[in-house]
Amino acid sequence: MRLSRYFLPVLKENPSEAQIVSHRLMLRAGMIKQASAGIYSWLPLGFKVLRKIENIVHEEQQRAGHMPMLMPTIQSADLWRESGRYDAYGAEMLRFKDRHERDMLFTPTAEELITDIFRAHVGSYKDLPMTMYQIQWKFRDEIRPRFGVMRGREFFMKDGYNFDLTKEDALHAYNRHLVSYLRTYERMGLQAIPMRADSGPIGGDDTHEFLVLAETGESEVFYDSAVTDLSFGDREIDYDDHAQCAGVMEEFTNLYARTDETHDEALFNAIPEERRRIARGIEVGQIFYFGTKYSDALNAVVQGPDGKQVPVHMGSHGIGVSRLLGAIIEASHDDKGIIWPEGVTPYHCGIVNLKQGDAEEDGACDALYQSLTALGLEPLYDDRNERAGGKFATMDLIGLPWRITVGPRGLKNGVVELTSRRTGQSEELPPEEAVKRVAGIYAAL
Ligand code: P5A
Repeated sequence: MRLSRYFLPVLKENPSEAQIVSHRLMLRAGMIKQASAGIYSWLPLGFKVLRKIENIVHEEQQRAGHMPMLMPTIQSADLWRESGRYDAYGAEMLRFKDRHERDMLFTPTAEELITDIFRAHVGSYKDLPMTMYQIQWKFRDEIRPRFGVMRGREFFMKDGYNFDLTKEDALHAYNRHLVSYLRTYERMGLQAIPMRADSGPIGGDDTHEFLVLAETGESEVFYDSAVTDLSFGDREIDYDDHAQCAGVMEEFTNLYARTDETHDEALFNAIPEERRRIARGIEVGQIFYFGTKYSDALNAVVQGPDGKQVPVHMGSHGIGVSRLLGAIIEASHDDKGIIWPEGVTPYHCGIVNLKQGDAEEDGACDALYQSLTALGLEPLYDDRNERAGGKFATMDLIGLPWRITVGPRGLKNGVVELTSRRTGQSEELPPEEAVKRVAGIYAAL
């Protein structure tokens, strides 16, 4: 992409309405624009990162054997009356009537609708286990939408639902989701710690939230600092192996880590004092096992191996896809702007031309652009007639992890400059070497 043709409405000043750094930087980098309270348009740069995050979530869900599908955003109130949640959900649910005076709503979550699909088509235990998921817009009329995409009213969520014959199988689905979430967040350059939490309006007793530690987080968390030493890494996992998934679950949840809703002072005090931490975190996902809550209410039963009709065991599992942009920026920025982890960066590499309009410089930049593109990478080429300072400031603000700078002095010696956004360190090397280096970094992901 050439910056001269891109829509990147960067702001020089800090927008006064933004209270936290991620919101400020998303507005300044021209990623989002508020349409009304808690509702945003996704401008090209923001949309590009949203898609990258969405793709990682899709890949990891399908790696775990879960089926993508899509349900509507607008639902009829009838199913929610059947489950009892139409009244229970309260003012957070956006309700309206269609032209026939039928009660409709904008989906805040989809346990009822997926259970209705299941009961219509599945009648035998032989079709189990089954897990389906979607990545779809949700609406919750939050009392205090704030911090940009962090607590929106309209937001993008991955929501998955498992159907199993027994509690044991459903708990395997729970563990499988925990493992796949660990992989998902790590690919985004995030450490998200599973913590025991409260299930709220979704229901059930078994639930973990995934929290990214950040001072601006809305949740108060209590944990043993040893949990921050854990990482999933690139270990092999067989998602059908119950014992293996249970082992990972055990490893990542046996140390004390809880949100304030489930905090237990006595257990916390049993941690050696130097490892006790009280901090704040951003909830980027939550998994639930709620047994037969919805299958009982909506009569979703299957015939078991003994011929008897039994309600299916279920759980649901969410990732805050749009919230993740805010969480990643909170975890990865400096005073100049965003620093995207390689896994989610909107463009792989910036190209800065210090002498736009000079035939030799323009030619060198075009050649770099083509070599990077030929290797399957997406460069963002700042080909505007701007001063060097302005070009660097824009690149730093939008946070591409790598930048290649082409200047007259270097070109004379046959070199360009490769700069890491994270360390600020630069290296001079021939253009083809710079391309190779950047390609190697992304190939290793
Ligand atoms: C699990 C999937 C559920 O709704 N039903 C289907 C279950 N869980 S949840 O914890 O309530 O939401 C899942 C994740 O969505 C994100 N999230 C939000 N993101 C932005 N703005 C909001 N207002 C908002 N509310 C929830 C969180 O990351 C949450 O973990």
